[in-house]
Amino acid sequence: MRIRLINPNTTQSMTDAIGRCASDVAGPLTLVEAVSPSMGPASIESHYEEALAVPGILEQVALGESEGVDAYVVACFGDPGLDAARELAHGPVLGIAEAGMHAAAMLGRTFGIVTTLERTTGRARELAHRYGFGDVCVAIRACEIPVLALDDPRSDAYGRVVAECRAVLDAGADAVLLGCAGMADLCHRVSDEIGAPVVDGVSSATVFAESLVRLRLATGKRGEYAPPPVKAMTGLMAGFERAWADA
Ligand code: 2AL
Repeated sequence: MRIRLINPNTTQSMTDAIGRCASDVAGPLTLVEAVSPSMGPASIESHYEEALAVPGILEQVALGESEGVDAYVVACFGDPGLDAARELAHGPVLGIAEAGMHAAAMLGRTFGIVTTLERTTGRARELAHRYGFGDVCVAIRACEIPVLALDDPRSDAYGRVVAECRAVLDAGADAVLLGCAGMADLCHRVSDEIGAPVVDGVSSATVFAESLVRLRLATGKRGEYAPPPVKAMTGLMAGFERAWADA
C-alpha cells in the first residue's frame, strides 16, 4: 500500500521528520512517501499561507493519482485543501487535524489542543466545530513558537509545549492534541512527562488512512466530492486545467 504524506509547506527537513514519524507507525507492507509541494510557503501559520499552500497540495495529489497512490495525508494542522484533494483522489484523503481530533476524542470525554502561534487558534477552533468536536475541545493554547523554530534548540519547544499541555489538562482536558506537524516527534516524550495521552495528528492520520484502505473504504464520489469539471484556467493556474483528468 502506498500512502502519500504531503507536507503542505516546502521545508524539506520538516518533510523528512514527519516522514520518519509516519513510517514508524505504518505497517510493514505500507510505503509512506513523504513529499513537499514544488511551490508554496516555507511554513504555514496564517490564512494567507494556508491558501497559497493549496495548489502545491493538489499538484501532489494529481501526481499521486497518476502513480497509483492508495491514500493521502495532508500534514498541516489547518487541513488546507482537504475538500479539494478529496475531489481529485480516488482513495481516502485525511487531514491531520481531522484525524488527530478523532483520535483524541476516543481517549476521554474531552481534549485540548496545543498549537504554534496564537493566530492559528481560530482555525483550530473552526475545525473542531466543523468535525463535530466543538464541545469536546475544551481548550486551545499556543506555545508561541513559529513552525520553523520548533526544532531549534534555542526555542525550548519541548519545555514550552509541555507547559501548554499542562495548561490544557488544567482546563479539564483528558487528552492533548499537538496542533502542528512540526511537533510530531515530541509526542511520546511529552506524554511521558505530563502523564496523559498526547496525540500527534501525523501518525494518527497515517494509521487511519492505512486502516481505511485495508477496509476498502474511500471518499464517496456521487455528490459533493465527485471529480471537478474540466474548465479553462488562466495565468498561474493554467497547468491545473486538467490536473485530475489526466491522472
Ligand atoms: C502548521 C503545520 O502543521 N505545518 C505548518 O507549516 N504549520 N500548523 C500550525 N499550527 O502552525
